[in-house]
Amino acid sequence: MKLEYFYYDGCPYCQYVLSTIKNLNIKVDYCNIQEDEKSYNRLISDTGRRTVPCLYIDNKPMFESADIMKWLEDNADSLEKN
Ligand SMILES: N[C@@H](CCC(=O)N[C@@H](CS)C(=O)NCC(=O)O)C(=O)O
Repeated sequence: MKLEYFYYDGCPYCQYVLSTIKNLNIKVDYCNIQEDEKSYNRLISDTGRRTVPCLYIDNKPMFESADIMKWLEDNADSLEKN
């Protein structure tokens, strides 16, 4: 399962999700929308929003930090680790 994490450093909700990613040692590709214009443009064109955090799960975007953290915890056993 391919995971891509859209975020930026100053976003507190992104930091919560990042803690979960790190604690569970889950492998994700990082897409910093402040530093990478391609990631920013992709998020907008796919979703019509520039809200982060957003986790792409096999190219399907999921918003809401609480939902993302729950999904990561529920699926951790089957996800690729670092
Ligand atoms: N309820 C959302 C809040 C996310 C949120 O407010 N993100 C801010 C950055 S900290 C944002 O991206 N705001 C810009 C926008 O939504 O257009 C969550 O928990 O994920």
